[in-house]
Amino acid sequence: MSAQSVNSLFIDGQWRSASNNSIREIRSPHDGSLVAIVSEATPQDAADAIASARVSFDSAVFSSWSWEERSALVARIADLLERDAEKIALLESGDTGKRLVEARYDVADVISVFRYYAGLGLTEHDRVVHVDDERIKSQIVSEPVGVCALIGPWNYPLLQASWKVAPALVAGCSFILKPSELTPSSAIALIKLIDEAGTPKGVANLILGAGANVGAPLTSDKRVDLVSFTGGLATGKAIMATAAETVKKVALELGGKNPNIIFADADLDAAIDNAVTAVFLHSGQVCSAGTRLLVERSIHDLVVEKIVVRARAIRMGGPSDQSAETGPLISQGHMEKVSKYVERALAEGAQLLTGGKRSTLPPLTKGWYFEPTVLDHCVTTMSCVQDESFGPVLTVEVFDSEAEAIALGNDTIYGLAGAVWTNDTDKAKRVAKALHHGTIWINDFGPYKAQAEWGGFKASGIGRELGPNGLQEYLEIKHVWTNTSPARSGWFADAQQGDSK
Ligand code: TXE
Repeated sequence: MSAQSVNSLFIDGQWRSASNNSIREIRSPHDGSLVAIVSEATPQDAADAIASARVSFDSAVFSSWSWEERSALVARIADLLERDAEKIALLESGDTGKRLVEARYDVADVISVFRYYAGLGLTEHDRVVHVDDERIKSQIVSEPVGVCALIGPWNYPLLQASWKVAPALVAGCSFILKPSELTPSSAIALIKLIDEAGTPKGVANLILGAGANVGAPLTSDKRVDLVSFTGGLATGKAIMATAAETVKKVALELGGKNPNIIFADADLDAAIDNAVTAVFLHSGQVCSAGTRLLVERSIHDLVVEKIVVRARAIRMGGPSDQSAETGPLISQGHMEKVSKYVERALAEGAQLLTGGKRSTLPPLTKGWYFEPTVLDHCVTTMSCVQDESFGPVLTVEVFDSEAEAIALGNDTIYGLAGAVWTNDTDKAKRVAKALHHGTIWINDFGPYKAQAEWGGFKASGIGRELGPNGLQEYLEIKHVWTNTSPARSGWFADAQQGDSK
């Protein structure tokens, strides 16, 4: 067991157990072994965390710090993350089952996110509005939005938390972080570092537990000003509906069905290799996974044949398996969801070219390993093309023209990311412009930067994380108008002398 943290709720600057002493066992998706025991919060604990965040925010204990001071705090957290990087990568790979090498990349990215927001905090945030009257000072100022509920998923637990926590801190918000109940360990480690860095009591709070039990109360409580959520579409809709009751701000990232479009004139070696990475990385548990391959008809057979050969050769294994290329699915429930999705695709007429089932290779049978799967002859009406499986499942569709590629690429309720592969620069630009997705890669797939906004069109969500707009989510804009020479407005006539009452 890598961690045992039964006092793992952080409320009002104190580590404590759940109010009813409940605990949850965290088990490895790789082999079912126990990796941690953590506190399982109650709705009362969630209410306590909200109260703590509210009091800290209303007392301005943190929001009164200057931008420079808050930036320095966030930079200190980055330093501490760097110090503990290996320890945290081990925790992350233990909970998620992902390979240690991948967890190390994740932690490095987390550090970049904290460093980026530490730097962004030092830039100018206020604006002077020119008014044609020398007595007037008109200023636009940015202020923290208030108490934020930060609810995260299990696929990139610490990375997704960092996209929320770092800008929230730079902005001067108080928050309650609720990671997925399946992957709490890295959030515990992060909150310890946030505390060690000198964050005032009550600003950072941590609640662990099931969404319905302790996530939902964070989204309905009137003391919470903003909910930032990354997760599934159904949960996102429920959160938005609940948040509407108290008119909270919401920032949502709800996944995608991301088209990866390959034209016949592309560098096919690069396109095919990236198509394999795009869908099978982290066993497809990536919101921007390239799960929809759209391939020009003339190269369909060649491209699909090569992808199938590559898919069959992928080596799966657990956190410490140096030769593994990808890992297990997060849970038995999730594996069953992916399996049903494939069954439904076959019933709807898709053709299974490889995979489609749980791995039968020992020792993978102890964990939630699902074989890399390729489904050919798919059409947009099929649920496998429309719904997120969040597993290692590629659907293949063909197109005959640029217009058809664009139409297929947009024929989804989602709009998170997409890619286009072609050697024709003008065509690439036209397709990139026409696709309704938040990120478009041209002759590439997957890269993102802390400096560049991330988020979705359509049902993929609301708002943006990362980049300057990722900070903007945590700020309210206030217009302050100062008259340096007060005068009567003169709008209404004075009451006539002698008039009484
Ligand atoms: O996600 P949930 P699940 C997609 C993917 C996956 C599906 C379901 O398709 O198969 O979502 O996964 C908390 N109020 N993505 O069920 O339920 C929950 O505790 C407040 C895409 O694991 O969305 C967890 O912390 N919070 C995605 C978080 O929401 C609630 C990444 C996410 O859980 C809640 C993960 C409620 N009522 C899954 N119910 C992406 N966008 O990258 C649950 N939660």
